[in-house]
Amino acid sequence: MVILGAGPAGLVLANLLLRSGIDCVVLERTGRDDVRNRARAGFLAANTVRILERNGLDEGLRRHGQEHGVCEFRTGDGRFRLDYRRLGRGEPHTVYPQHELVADLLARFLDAGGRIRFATEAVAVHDADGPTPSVTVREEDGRPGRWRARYVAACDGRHGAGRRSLPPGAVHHHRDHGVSWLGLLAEAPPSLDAVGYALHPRGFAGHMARSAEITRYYLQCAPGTRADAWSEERIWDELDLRMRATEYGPLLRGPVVRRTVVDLWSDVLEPLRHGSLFLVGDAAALISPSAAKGANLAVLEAEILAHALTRALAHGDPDALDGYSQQCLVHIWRAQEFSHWMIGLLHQTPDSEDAHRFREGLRHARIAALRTSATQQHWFAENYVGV
Ligand code: RFL
Repeated sequence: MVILGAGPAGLVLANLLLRSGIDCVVLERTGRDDVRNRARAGFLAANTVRILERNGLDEGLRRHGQEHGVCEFRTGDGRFRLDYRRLGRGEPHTVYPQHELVADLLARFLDAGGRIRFATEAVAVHDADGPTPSVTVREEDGRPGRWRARYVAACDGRHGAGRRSLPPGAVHHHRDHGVSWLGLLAEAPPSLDAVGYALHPRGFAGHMARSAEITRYYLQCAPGTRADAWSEERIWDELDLRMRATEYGPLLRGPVVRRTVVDLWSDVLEPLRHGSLFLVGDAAALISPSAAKGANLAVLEAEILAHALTRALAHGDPDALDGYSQQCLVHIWRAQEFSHWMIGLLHQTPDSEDAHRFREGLRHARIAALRTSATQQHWFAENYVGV
């Protein structure tokens, strides 16, 4: 078994297969430190925690993860809080930085004797329509190489070799939401004890605690903005304005240590299996980070695939793999739907003047329903924490 990519999808899959006694190798384009230091997600769904727990991969998470269950919306009409861990299915998020989870998964895999080749970039997957697929690679020293296996799992993200190697029949649904975020990590304690979503005429602003010392902020920015275009002072002033700090209390400032521009984009590839090649995680579907679903889906899909592969390779039941694509697509589309709803809630999107006013009316009604309707709040909580 060859696994492309050592992100959450690839490393959960690799750990589960190794535990089932299935020989696998992970090929990772970057180096060990790059993998362990790539700051991205932080909000893990309850189901993700259960998956990690039942597979014995939750040690770090249990020790250092923080439960989180409240979000606060700030709008021109005031602010309100949803204690979502007491709504819907009554589940909280666990805040645990993705790079720490990845470091845990990597350590666990290597300790158990797992094989991983860093600085090895998959170039293409070949002969996926037959029983002996192979992966051509560029080795660390630039030399070409080739790996053969019974199956290949592409866990190598949106720009990986898995997607590049799909046959012409693959369907690619995609949507550019026309919205971009400046994603910031600040060396500053959280400013509120909740996830903060600010809806403001100048654009969306978000606040998410990462730890006692680090806070993630988002600022909607014009598409095409460069990550270094805003000074730190402008960033904090804009956050103050959109989060309405004069009304609701100041933001605790600190140096901005990482910044990236995230274009809100969503896509789904169908099907997720092409013969011996399987797409998992961001390689299967890219989901805008507005609802914090990407890493959660990656872990869920990895577990589903690990079970099916174990039945195929350890128990001689290859038909177990037939349901992989459909089973995952149900979860993916559900997450896409909620994420799309969140995008509509949080942003003004570029439109003609008439369409803009109409959309704003809808947005106003959407936030009012969330503030006043218990049914809507239960629906929100179930989808917000669920995958
Ligand atoms: P990853 O994590 O991108 O890992 C893919 C790995 O594959 C390697 N690779 C290759 N290796 C070999 N050959 C090639 N040709 C290769 N090409 C790439 C890469 O180096 C990398 O190591 O994909 P994976 O495993 O599918 O995991 C997906 C998640 O990382 C992603 O969905 C989340 O980070 C999305 N996301 C969030 N998800 C959540 O569930 N909760 C959150 O709170 C959350 N916050 C976020 C996010 C994504 C963000 N950005 C940066 C888009 C916040 C942000 C800002």
